[in-house]
Amino acid sequence: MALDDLMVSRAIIDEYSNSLKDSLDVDVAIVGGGPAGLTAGYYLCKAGYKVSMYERKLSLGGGMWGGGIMFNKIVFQEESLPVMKEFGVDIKKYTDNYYVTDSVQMVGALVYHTAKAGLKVFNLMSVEDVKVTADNSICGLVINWTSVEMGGLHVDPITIGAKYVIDATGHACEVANIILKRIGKVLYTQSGDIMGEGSMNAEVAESLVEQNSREIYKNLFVTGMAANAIYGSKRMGPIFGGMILSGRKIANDLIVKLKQEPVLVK
Ligand code: 48H
Repeated sequence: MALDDLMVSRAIIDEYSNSLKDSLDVDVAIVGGGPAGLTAGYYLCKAGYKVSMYERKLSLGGGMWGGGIMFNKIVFQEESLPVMKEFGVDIKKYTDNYYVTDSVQMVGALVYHTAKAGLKVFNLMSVEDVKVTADNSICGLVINWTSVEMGGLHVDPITIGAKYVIDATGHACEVANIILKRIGKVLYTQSGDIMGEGSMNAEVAESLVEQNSREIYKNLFVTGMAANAIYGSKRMGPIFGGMILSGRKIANDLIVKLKQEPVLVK
């Protein structure tokens, strides 16, 4: 059968545009496609919510690909086994409470299952600002191509609407930083500021990351490494159980919130 090059172009442009238009108004918008953001997206989509993700880089997976010092193995603890099993990866018990999987397999599984569950992913897209209501509640994101950001080009962004936003940007906690810059020290921390990441202690850091994953400002939630950075907790190094447990925790919090929303009767 003959192939029309223009039909290939048309298919890409049509399908991408439809996806972008369909994601103009979502239940939850996730900033950052690392392990925590992906896990949050998976559970939210599985519960039937409309979720989009914006990732600055070409590939999803964040800091997971490199395992520790580029040795591409992932270590995780007993507590996170049920979530690991949900993604169907091969798991090897190293010793009591230490399990290992392949980081390439893990990122592949997370991306595949999350996309299949319905997550709309916009990679090569950077979040440069938030959309707010008159009383400065978060109600969406301002996005632009990473290439525009990298080129330092003066090209205006576009806006999407979201009931809730998740900051899953890792160490940089970029959405929280945007709030500080635009609105002030209004975060739900002791000082209202980002408290900053502490030095390494996996035991402490992993035990706190789930509870640090919560609402940090009106309609803005945090997950993953950003949660420990914002609440002044320690770093955990190359163990990834806390990241996926934190993603599941924030998804569950948001599912409870979304379920509480009144259903309008016509
Ligand atoms: C769009 C953005 C923006 C933006 C950033 O770093 P990540 O892997 O984050 P987590 O929290 O899922 O996982 C953290 C983990 O990888 C890690 O670093 C650990 C456990 N460290 C411990 C230690 O001691 O060092 O992913 C965040 C993603 C990245 O892919 C960024 O490109 C992306 O967010 N991102 N995307 N717009 N403004 N900012």
